[in-house]
Amino acid sequence: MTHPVTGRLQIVGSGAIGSLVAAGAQANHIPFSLAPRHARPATQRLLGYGGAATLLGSNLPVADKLTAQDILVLPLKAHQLADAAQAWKDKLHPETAVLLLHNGMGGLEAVRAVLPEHALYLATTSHGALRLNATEVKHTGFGRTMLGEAPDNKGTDPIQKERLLEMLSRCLAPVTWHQDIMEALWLKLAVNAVINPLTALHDIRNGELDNPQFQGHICDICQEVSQVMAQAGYQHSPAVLKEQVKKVARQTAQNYSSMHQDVANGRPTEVDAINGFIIKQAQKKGIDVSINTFLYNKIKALETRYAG
Ligand code: KPL
Repeated sequence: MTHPVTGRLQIVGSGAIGSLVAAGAQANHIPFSLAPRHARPATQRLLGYGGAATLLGSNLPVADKLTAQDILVLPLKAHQLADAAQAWKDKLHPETAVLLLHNGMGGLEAVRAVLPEHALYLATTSHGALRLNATEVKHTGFGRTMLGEAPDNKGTDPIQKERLLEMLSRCLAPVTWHQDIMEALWLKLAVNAVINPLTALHDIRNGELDNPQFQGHICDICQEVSQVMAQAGYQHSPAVLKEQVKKVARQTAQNYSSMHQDVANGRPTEVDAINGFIIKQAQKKGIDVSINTFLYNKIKALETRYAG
């Protein structure tokens, strides 16, 4: 039996993962509100993995003020986080927890600059979700979610942690708590650094990366990422990273990656937070990351083409 939770989830943006969180909240009796970033309709319908549709009928009005029990969920792209944190800053109680859920790195620093005192939490999920149109999202694959606390939080509130874990576990299950969430984020970064640009550039689904033509590139990217990770204090061999990439590509074989979707729809991608971040870290340490640089430049060229 599920017990009632106090507090609401204020979910920002109209992205696929945010909509998935909203559907999970509704199914599990957690008060929630979906707040699109611009004047767009919020997601209204979620097509479940098994085909059943959920109408997001219990979306509360967007909160004017959040309480100490509420959680601000930011399932946004890394480059959207600073503006979103700024827009919500004055609506937060000093003890409102803020959860970041994005691909790549750099989001924590962007939000921390705006919210220096708030308790920030980080999560990464391998659930797949795809926006079908302005108001519909499809849950395309079951995954798991890893959650942890920002390493620079000032003091910790065990009750807040427990509330967040409980709420997220109901919305994006299964959720595991990680003492060092940065390691999980680095591992996810390695996966995204390979799958996202390769699928976007070759216009393929994730599963097609199993094809022999991609194996050399995958090895080379993993080699570079492994070296950069080691400098950050996380030792994972290129072979281990490659296995991780292959596992995720197989588990999400039918999905188009988020970068593929962004490129296909002429939207800015997350390449700065993924391969761009790896390049920046490598430059600081004098590590050669020519494959990441090649992929980064290719994706940037596609972005510029659309922007122009
Ligand atoms: O996170 C993803 C993404 O598309 O951004 C993966 C894991 C690659 C699944 O598509």
